[in-house]
Amino acid sequence: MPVNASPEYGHAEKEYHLAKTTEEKIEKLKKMLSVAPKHKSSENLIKQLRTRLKKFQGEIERAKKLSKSRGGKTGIKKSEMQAVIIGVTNSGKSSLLSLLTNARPKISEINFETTRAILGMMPYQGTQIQLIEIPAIDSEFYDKGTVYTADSVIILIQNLEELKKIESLLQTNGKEIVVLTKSDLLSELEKRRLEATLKSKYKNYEFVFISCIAREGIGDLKEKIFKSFNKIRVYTKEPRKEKSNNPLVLEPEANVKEVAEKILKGFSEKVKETKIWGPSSKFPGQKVGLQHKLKDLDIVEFKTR
Ligand SMILES: Nc1nc2c(ncn2[C@@H]2O[C@H](COP(=O)(O)OP(=O)(O)OP(=O)(O)O)[C@@H](O)[C@H]2O)c(=O)[nH]1
Ligand SMILES: [Mg+2]
Repeated sequence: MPVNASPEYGHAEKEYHLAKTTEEKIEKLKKMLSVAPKHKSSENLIKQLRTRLKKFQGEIERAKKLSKSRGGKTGIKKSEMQAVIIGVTNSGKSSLLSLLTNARPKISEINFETTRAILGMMPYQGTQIQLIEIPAIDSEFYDKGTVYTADSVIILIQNLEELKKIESLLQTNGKEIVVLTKSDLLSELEKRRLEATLKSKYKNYEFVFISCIAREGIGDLKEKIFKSFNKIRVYTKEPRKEKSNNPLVLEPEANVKEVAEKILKGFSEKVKETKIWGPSSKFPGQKVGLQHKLKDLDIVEFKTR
């Protein structure tokens, strides 16, 4: 810590070192800069922090450009919620993709069966999530680029040794979810031990036990995947009609204007009156303006001229 640094700075610095994704690091660096001591002797520190911030911002820009221009190496165009499934060969990636999505990859006990990225769509409470199986991390076809740009990474493991190995190779900007699969092959005691180790040594990870054969933990996993994207769902409706079946997917705290513009570009200018129901409303049917910030599972009604 620099001289005369405030406790806020110390706190921000600690959080920065705990940050896992580049996005989080950027956020924490900004926080550090905002609370850094502003005197002559800390000029160097501030310079260093700014350089680091620029470097991380550059990384994100490059990754975004790469995935936009080529759809990654895979030719898959990224949607608003994308997770990749990674793991060593035979860990059960194809089995999981097949269980969660419409994709039908070949499942087999032969090693390195999957040799290219496979896309499946997972429906979740009216939304659609892209799930991609990547060839095994220990295969020559492992696709670093797609893993780097995905919003979330499902680390599929059968034991802790695999997690250690994957951790040492993994580079990503996405949220990480550790999924311990084939739990049908574990005794209760083994499960409890693994859980205890994960809770104490891998505190920063979300984790879940599943079995594709016994179909255990699947609902829990789906929810964790959706939550990892940190998006909100907003239903729209027309006056005197039912709400839409499929919610729009937006960034947290998106406002009414963004919802209108997502329906149709320029639509917000045609809106005469907006009413809302749900978590962000003070009472059902509250009238709000275009700047009103929404919450997950709100319903928005637009009346047009
Ligand atoms: N007991 C048990 N076996 C499973 C489970 N999930 C997958 N398997 C078996 O594990 C083997 C490998 O499954 P895959 O889904 O093909 O594994 P993968 O990770 O896609 O393998 P590669 O693409 O070849 O690297 C198959 O024999 C599956 O039947 C599970 O939950 N429990
Ligand atoms: Mg496979």
